[in-house]
Amino acid sequence: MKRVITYGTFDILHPGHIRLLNRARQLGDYLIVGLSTDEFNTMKGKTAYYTFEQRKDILEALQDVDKVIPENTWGQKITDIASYSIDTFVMGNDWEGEFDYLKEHCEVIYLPRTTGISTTQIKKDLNKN
Ligand code: C2G
Repeated sequence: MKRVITYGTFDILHPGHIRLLNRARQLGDYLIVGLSTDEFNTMKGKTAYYTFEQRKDILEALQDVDKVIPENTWGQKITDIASYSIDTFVMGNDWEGEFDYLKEHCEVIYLPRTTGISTTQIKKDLNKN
């Protein structure tokens, strides 16, 4: 069984997230998502609309997602890769190169980000109405 992991906030889930998760899942047989906690989002300078528990419920409802774990720190990826016997780490290419240090531990793949959509833009568009 080929095990894949990816990380993110996944707030106000949109087609860009869905496409990332689907492509990640297609790279293996089992997809784990390291979901940023509310506290870690603060460290990332982000404020999610939905709480961690709400975002976790949404991701767990997706066919492509097999398991959701909390992402509490930048530094947990190597431990997660070992703990969950990960074969492939996946991120959108807005992170290109940032996680190459993981290549010692697993395959690292950056996938093209879906253009023209973002949670930030959705929030801006909704504020206009
Ligand atoms: N994404 C995408 N296309 C978009 C928006 C997002 O492919 N239009 C991808 C991102 O590249 C990322 C994933 O969806 O791989 C989750 O995006 P975010 O929730 O914005 O994640 P981020 O805040 O970048 O957190 O340790 C890694 C961080 O937790 C990543």
